[in-house]
Amino acid sequence: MHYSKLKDFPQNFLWGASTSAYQVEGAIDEDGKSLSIIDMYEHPSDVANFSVASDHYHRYKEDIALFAEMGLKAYRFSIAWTRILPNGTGKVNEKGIEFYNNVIDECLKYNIEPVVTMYHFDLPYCLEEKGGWLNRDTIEAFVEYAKVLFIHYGSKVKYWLTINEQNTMILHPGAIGLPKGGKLPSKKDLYQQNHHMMLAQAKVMKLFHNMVPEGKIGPALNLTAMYPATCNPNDAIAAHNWEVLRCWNFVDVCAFGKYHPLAWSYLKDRNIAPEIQDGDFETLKGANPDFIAMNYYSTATIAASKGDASDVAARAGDQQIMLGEQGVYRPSENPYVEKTQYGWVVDPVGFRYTLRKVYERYQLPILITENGIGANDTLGPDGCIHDQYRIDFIQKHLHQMRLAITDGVKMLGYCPWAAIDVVSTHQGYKKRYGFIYVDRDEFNLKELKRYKKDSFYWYKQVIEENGKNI
Ligand code: BGP
Repeated sequence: MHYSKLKDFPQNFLWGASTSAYQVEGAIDEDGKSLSIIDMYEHPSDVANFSVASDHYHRYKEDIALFAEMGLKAYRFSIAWTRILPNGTGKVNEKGIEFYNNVIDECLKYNIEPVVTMYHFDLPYCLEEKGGWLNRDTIEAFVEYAKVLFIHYGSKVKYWLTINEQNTMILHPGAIGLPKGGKLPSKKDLYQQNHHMMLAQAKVMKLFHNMVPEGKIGPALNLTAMYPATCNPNDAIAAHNWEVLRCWNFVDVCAFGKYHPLAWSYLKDRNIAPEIQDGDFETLKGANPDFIAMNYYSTATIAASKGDASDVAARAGDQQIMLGEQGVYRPSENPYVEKTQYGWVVDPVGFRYTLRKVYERYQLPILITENGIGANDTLGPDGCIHDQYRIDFIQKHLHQMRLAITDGVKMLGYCPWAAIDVVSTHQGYKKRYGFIYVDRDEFNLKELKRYKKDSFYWYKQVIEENGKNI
């Protein structure tokens, strides 16, 4: 659709940026924090682990001052469950409460809206030892944790995200980390975990609406439209298969309170449907998310399954992410898109396409909680970081978002990944995403000094102009 005039970005648009606790904070065992599954996973030995990360735990004041200087209107960060309830449940750790109180107050001091993710991959390890999400008790543990957060921060934080990328945790558990011994759960167990997370999320959303009636809460999922590799109808069916299993099923359970019918048929047929207890379907109903938080990086292109093991292959440049499923879909290449140096598809138009689909399905406002480009930025001798590729990436995605807004999609804000350099989930520190450079290597921490990248100044200008030149 071509338009004679583009709509403006809304007034009060949340121009923001994101991080997550385990990737930015460090201090993994300080002030009463217990270890999470992420801290305990077998991390590749040739890249940075999370023990110091960007040392935000000790430098949050300096960092938030820089976010304010960049003009951020929102800062999306996650709270580490292990700081708040080191035993997973039970005794509250006052030092943990105090830390996030300080972070939130520091944001509010600069009129930065805190956007809080309650759970970003880092389940307390003590709960994992009791079965983790496979154990139904974890549902109540999450509700208890949520209640503590709403009591302490409900009056100060308006925007809340329940679970980050539940679909990645279930579909690509290897991308988050390998448990000790290297064994990933079976699909059956993963879908049982998924069901428990869905129940936990629905309960927490209902609790939230009671405890924080003025607040807004949503799920944060990694969403992306799929293209059929050709106009062969079988490719179109396969693309739809994967779009449903990867994206819509996860949002449907939260937004509509029921599994997507195609996903449910697949789960039943493969004998991997979760066990449902009395009352579960009632619990899932009425969660009423206020918005959809969406992480978007790339689209995928899909061909019909050949029905044999050749359907499955590792993602280009990343052995830890397997794509394809026998009898469901087969990954294919898209000749019309570019790729990052890490092999991730760059598809700004696909962003508009995905936004349209998400809004059409759920008719809820959308908050972008991640979008960005991982690259090996270099700090020049003059203290500058010329990351024009990041400016180009974000500029193109914002332009497509503006087109989506003109299409009628309701957008709340844009919080790209990342506010500052963080440790990549499994590809170390060299793969940087931030507007602010942190001077450290994989293993040499140096002084962890902060430098503003070219993209910092560019984004500041975009925010000042409310995106009018995008
Ligand atoms: C998302 C996660 C983030 C972040 C991002 C970039 O899936 O929610 O935590 O890690 O991906 O991925 P990576 O660090 O693997 O480059």
